[in-house]
Amino acid sequence: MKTKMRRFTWVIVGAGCILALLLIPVSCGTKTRVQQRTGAAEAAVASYVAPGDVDQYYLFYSGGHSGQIYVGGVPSMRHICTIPVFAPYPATGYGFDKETKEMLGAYTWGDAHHPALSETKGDYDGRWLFINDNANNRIARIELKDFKTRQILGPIPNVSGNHGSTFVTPNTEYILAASRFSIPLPKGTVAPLENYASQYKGVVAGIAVDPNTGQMAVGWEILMPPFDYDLGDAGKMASEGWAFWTCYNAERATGKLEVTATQKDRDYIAAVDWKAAEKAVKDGKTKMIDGVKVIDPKDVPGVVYFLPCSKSPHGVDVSPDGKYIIGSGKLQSITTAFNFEKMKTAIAKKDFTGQEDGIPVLKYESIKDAEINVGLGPLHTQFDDQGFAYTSLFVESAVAKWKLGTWEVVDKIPITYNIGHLTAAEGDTVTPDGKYLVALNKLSHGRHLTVGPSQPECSQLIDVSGEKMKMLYEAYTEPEPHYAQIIKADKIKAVEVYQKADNKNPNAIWDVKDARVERKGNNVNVFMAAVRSSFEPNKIDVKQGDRVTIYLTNIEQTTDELHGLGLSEYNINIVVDPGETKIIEFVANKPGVFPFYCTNFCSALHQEMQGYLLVGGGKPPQGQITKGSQPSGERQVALK
Ligand code: K7E
Ligand code: CUA
Repeated sequence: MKTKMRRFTWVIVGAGCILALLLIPVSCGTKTRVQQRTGAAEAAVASYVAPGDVDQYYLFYSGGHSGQIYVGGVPSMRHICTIPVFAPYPATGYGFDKETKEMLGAYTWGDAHHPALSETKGDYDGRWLFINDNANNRIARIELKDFKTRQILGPIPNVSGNHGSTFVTPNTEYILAASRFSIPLPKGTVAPLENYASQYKGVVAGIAVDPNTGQMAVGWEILMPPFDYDLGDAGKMASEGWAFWTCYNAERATGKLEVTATQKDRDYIAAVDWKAAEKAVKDGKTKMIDGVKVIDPKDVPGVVYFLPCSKSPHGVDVSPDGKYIIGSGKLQSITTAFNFEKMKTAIAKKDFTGQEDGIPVLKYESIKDAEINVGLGPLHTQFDDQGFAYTSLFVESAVAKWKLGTWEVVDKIPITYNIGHLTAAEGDTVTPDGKYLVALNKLSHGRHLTVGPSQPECSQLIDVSGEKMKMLYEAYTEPEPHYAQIIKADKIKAVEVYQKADNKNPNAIWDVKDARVERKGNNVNVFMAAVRSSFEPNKIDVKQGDRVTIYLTNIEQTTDELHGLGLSEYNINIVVDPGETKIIEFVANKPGVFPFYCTNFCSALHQEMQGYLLVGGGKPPQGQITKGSQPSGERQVALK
């Protein structure tokens, strides 16, 4: 959103700011200074978590093209953890050991947008967290028992620009995925851009999740017209079994989309009957594209429909009871509530106004319940426990609170500045908590001490327990935040140490007596233990060109006793948690003596936790140093 909306912001935000300016003095001007201070004190208490106390909720927010997930506490808004997902993260050794290196594969970045907590019966169950990669068409699964990324699926065949992802179905049967950028299929083929409208294809998909292990695999894919599939949400309760995606560029335009894709008054929400999609795959009503069984809607009527939605929609959000599908046209001042029952009736009556590549377009007037006058630039909607909805207004820089069913806007709160997503406590479940709402801001300039041209982002914590929304707190947010979810803290049961009995690595050792170096030809295997405060063995002798594998086990069973192994000038850095084994593989291609040391402060004698890798084949030392040991690659400091 950031780059895309920025120019638009300067033009139209003007109006929003004037509105906001008009509003602020009215509400503040009526208060005395003492009242204002009382308000601040109340807000401070409401978000205060005393030293030693912990928060009521976890906040998981995506870090955009940092590729990571950040974890905060609510209401303190403290940043408590970074979960590396699509990019290496030296602090935890992610991307350096064999397992995580293989998971990252050829990519060292991703664009993480929409985290989704796994659900059981429409409620967060605290098992897994999924996150999409908009750039390289992947989805990752994080285990919430240890907050670690355990699977990265993808690049997903045929899906291009996986933005409308990772929303989950109510029992985590599927994770949604979709193409934001249509391309000719299969990937690897080329068609001229002039033929975009006919030869480029979009795809919406369901990634199947194994209910026991969380393992992901492609479930079904549907071939779609070349629109830009943007956001998604799964139906629930009344609408369980359906999935929804907004799309822009119904014009099938290319080039300067800012102009070419904003011609029509309406774009669409694609509504997919995923149980029908599941059945079509089972019945073989598919064609193979790039090894995946893909449904062509022309061959499977009833699998997908288009709901016309106000111009250039962004978010689509299903209400907790599943009765309403809220679609926000970011270039308008209204958000539309579609009625799921009316949608079903319209489908039954074939109340269509046309079709797009064989997909029926439903009649807008027949399926909408209301156009809610929320304000300028509506993007995303969240829900509370009292039947209210909260819509973020990017252009107006505010949140509008409105009532489901009566469609009345009852409150508005200014956000500084330019809110993108927002997230409510348990906000995507069938039973939201209310209480807290977090605004994730996109252009939050001037909110922190200045650090140069890149202005730190911010998010704002809002109390939504009362009639009026109350601003409580503002926190720094790692760039660039997109979506987030908030889950009750007691739903997550994380382990503190890995039990020795659970460690299934056949090469783990648990006694320093078993520590050893074994050679088989050019392969050197090191069975190493880390325990306060030494590595065993602490000397590894190899020859230049040897392939070295270190199996490093942290044999501690004590909370927070981590050890790390950093190997100088070999770009190796791993961290082992208590009871964990990690594998490092490298070729000892540089001769010399290379110290390794523990990187995680573990005891008073942590500094002594060190050893040497001797890579034979170099020159013997000379009486006087004339030249430093020369690593392969470029030398940055010249020695004389
Ligand atoms: Cu930033 Cu969900 Cu990618 Cu909206 S998206 S704002
Ligand atoms: Cu082990 Cu420091």
